[in-house]
Amino acid sequence: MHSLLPVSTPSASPAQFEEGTTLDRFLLETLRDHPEATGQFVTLINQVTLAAKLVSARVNRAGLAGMFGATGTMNIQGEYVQKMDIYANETFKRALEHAGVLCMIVSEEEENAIPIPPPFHPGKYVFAMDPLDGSSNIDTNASIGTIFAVFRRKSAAGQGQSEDILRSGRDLAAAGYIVYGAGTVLVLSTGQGVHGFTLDPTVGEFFLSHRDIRLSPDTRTYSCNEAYSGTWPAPLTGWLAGTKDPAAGWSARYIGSLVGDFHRNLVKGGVFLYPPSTKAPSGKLRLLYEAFPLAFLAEQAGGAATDGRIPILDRTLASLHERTPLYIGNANAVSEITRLLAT
Ligand code: AHM
Ligand code: MG
Repeated sequence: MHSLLPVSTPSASPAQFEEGTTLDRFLLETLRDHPEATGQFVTLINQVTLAAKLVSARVNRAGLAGMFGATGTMNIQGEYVQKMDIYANETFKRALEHAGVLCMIVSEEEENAIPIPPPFHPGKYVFAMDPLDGSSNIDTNASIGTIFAVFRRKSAAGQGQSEDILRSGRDLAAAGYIVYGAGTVLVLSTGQGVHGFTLDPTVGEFFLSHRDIRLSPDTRTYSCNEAYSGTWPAPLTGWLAGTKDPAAGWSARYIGSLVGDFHRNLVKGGVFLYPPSTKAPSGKLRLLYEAFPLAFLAEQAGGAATDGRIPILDRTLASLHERTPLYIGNANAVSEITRLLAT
């Protein structure tokens, strides 16, 4: 029969060979060469995906489920808490606390580290999360997401201790995020590259969709809230002026949702900036559950991340909700910005 629509002929592209690889299968294959693995990490990620599916479903229905808007309260960071922030925080906590794989949870939404409540048993990992990053965008249907960092515990047993969390970014065992956008995508690294998995909502499974994502070293796209640039460190003013030269070939993209902006830059190339300003002299973003995990992913993808002084992962966390300036993304732009800030 004659078709009005172009029909593509099947090809044996690499993507086709991967069709049907679930996240679970991918993890089991990755860990096959690690006979010492106890299965706790796979259980942890399975619980993360359960919570992600619940949050994704709620985000999709937010306008119908009365989940738009703020609760009217502020969190310990002095920011307005959205209804979806509470839902995401509770959902991830409930999914994770009982599995016997964590000894401590840290959340942007909670002032103190969360112990594992009895009768559940503490496990060998520490989990830090921003349960719903960019949540002020929820009412506008823009991308939002969950960002997480995973450490192996240092203390021997029982509940997690401060030594398990106040540590260098180089100690991270894994990191990732789930972006709730046009689709729901989980991006994960265990230190062997960065891989993306897309949720097929019809069957409730995450399937491998982006194997070994590489961050292009010099794509000329920048993401920042340029309206604040008058209060940024002076060397950045010159750099920003340079991006306006048509011959330099720059473009700009900014959602105002770190996870959405980072995901875009990871897939398409680009650099994200959140410098210190007079309003936020230490920057706005949080080191533990925003900068650390995204820096881990950026480095694993061949990119870079700095606070303007040293690589983000070389920082050691001094307090749970510590803030940091952040310059993250393609390696060439990050090193140019670092060089300028050092002058
Ligand atoms: P949140 O964790 O409370 O959502 O705040 C962090 C968000 C980031 O997602 C985003 O990059 C930034 O705040 C946007 O800030 P601004 O509105 O100052 O540009
Ligand atoms: Mg955030």
